Amino acid sequence: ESAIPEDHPRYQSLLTRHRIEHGVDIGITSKQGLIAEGRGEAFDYLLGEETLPSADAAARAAAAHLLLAERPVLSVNGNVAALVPGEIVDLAEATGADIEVNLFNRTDERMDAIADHLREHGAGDVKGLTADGRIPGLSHERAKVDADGIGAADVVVVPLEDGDRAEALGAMGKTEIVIDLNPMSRSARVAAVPIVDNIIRAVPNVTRHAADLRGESDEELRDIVDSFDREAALQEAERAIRQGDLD
Ligand code: PTJ
Repeated sequence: ESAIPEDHPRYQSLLTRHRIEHGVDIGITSKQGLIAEGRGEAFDYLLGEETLPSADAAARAAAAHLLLAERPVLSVNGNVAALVPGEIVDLAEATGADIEVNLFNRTDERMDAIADHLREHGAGDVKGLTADGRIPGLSHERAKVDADGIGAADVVVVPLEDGDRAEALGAMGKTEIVIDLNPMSRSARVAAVPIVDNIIRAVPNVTRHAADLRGESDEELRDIVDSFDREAALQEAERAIRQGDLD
């Protein structure tokens, strides 16, 4: 990472790419993760590689949801583990959430490698390896969750989630917080809180809001949750992408 000069105009995006490549090298990120990264980069470029005000409002609503939750869980896949392992641990600590590894292309090797990687970044208990629960309506491998993790969660953060699974989790009655740069993706569309932002910016931003909101009453947190307008957030992101504001 140190080889990239910090004043390079695309510093952040090069750093992100480097992390994903490294993730593939050490066996935590799938090859499809490279493709997903490319797609994300294109959207981020069109968004000006900045957090929109609507994405910031979504991050604040997400923090309020997590603080109100009884059993919040942060779902981690191969891209998330490569890009923001320490930041996920910080968010879990700030909100009392559990961390669960949950993969689209599940293999035992990658499950173990990701859990180890998260522990190296300070995670305590990492869920997902027991796989004694199922998400109804999905094929076997993709349905696996921990019964006492995502299975029992009331609020789940699912970054870069595939649309089928996002829908199936919603059908289980869970409050979903999706982080996805594509406001037109099915995951973003079914989320209670779609955060249309790069996960690199979004996760620390939710943590910042959680730190800021700690100590607020449940009533105040509920006000923040209720006043968040998911349709407006999706529309603002789509408008920003279509209009483009590139320099
Ligand atoms: O590790 P696994 O097996 O669980 O697989 C993970 C991936 C991401 C490969 C898998 O879930 C997948 O194929 O996802 P998709 O269908 O490519 O969707 C990924 C979504 O994340 C797309 O809508 C991208 O725009 C978005 N995205 C990619 N990179 C980022 C992102 N959103 C936010 N921040 C990013 N850095």
